Amino acid sequence: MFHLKEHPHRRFNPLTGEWVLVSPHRTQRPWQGQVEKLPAAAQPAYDPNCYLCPGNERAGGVRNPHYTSTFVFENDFAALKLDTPPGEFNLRGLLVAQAEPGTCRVVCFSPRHDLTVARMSLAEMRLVVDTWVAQYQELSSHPVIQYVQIFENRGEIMGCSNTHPHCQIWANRTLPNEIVKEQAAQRRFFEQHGACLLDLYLELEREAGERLVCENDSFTALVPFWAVWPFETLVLARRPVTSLEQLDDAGRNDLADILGRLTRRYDNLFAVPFPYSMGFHQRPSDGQEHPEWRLHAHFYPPLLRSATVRKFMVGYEMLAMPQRDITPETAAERLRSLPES
Ligand code: H2U
Ligand code: ZN
Repeated sequence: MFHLKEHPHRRFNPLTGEWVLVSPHRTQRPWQGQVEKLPAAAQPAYDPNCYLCPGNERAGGVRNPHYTSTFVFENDFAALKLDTPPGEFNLRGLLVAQAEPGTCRVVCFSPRHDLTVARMSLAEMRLVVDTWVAQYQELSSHPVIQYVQIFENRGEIMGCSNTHPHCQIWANRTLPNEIVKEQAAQRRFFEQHGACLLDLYLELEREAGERLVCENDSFTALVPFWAVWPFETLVLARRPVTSLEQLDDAGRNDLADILGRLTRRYDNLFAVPFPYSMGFHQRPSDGQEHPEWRLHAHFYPPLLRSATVRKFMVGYEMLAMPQRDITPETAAERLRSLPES
C-alpha cells in the first residue's frame, strides 16, 4: 500500500502548479551527516573594507552616512532603472522583448557589520520590519511599479557579496514569474472556493502538525508539503493580511520575532551561520485589494547534510523536475527539535 514515508512519489505545489519528486526510500539509511565545526569567521562590529559599513565609501564613489539604524540606498549597480524608456520588440511572436522600468535598492539592517537577523534583538529586528513596510509603501505608490520584491541572500554559497547583514529590494513594472504563478493559483482558488488558498492550507497544516516548525500569534513557520530545498520553510501570516503594510503593531513585532526564532533554529542545525535566500511574497502593487493573497515569506536554504554538503539543483532538476530525498516531515521534525537561542 502506498505510503508517503516509503514510496517514491510526486507532490503538488498548489501555489505554483508545479510538482516535486520525493524519494524517501533513499534516506532509510541511518543519518551519516557530520556537524562540522567550521571555524566561524568572527566578524568585527565595523569593517573598514566593507562597502556597507557606516562612513565607508561604496564602489561608485559615494560615501555612506554615519547611519545609526537601518540604511537604504539605491543599488549602485541597479539591474532596473526607473527612467527606462517604454518600448517593445517583436519578431513574428518568437523574439519578444519589452522595456522594463524599475528600481533596485539595498537595505542595511544595522550599522553593525556582525549583527545577523538571528542575533538581533527584537527591537533591532523591528526596525528592519518597519523599514520594509516603509519601502513597500513608498515603492508601491509609484505609478510605474506593480511589484515590490524584498529579498535577502545570505552567505557566500548563495552568491552574497558581503557579510554585512543587508537585503535588497527590486521593484518593477510587471509581475515576476514566481508571482505570476502564485497570483494565478490564488485567484483561481479564491474564485472556486470563495476562500484564500493559504488560509485553508495553514488551517490544514496546524491540524496535521507534522510540518510545523514554530509560531506566534501572527505567523506560522512550516516546511511546506511541497518543499523542494531540504530545509525550505514557508512563513505564513495567520491573519488576513495581503501585504507588509497591513501588519499592525503586534503583527510587526511578531514578524520580527518569528524571523529571529527561525533563523536561530537554522543556525543551530549545522552549527554555522545558515546560508539561504529568503524573500516576501505579497499582493501586487496595482491598487487592487487582492483578497486572494496572503502575505508570506519563503526561505530557500541550500544546505543538505552539513555546513559544507549542499543540495545542487542540477541534472534531473534542470532537465526535468526538482527532486528531494529527505521528506519535508523529517526536515520539519529536525528543525522543531532545535533550540531557538
Ligand atoms: P548581495 O545582497 O547579493 O550581496 O548584493 C549586494 C548588492 O549591493 C549588489 O546588488 C550592490 C550590488 O550591486 N552594491 C552597491 O550597490 N554598491 C557597492 O558599493 C557594492 C555593491
Ligand atoms: Zn559592514
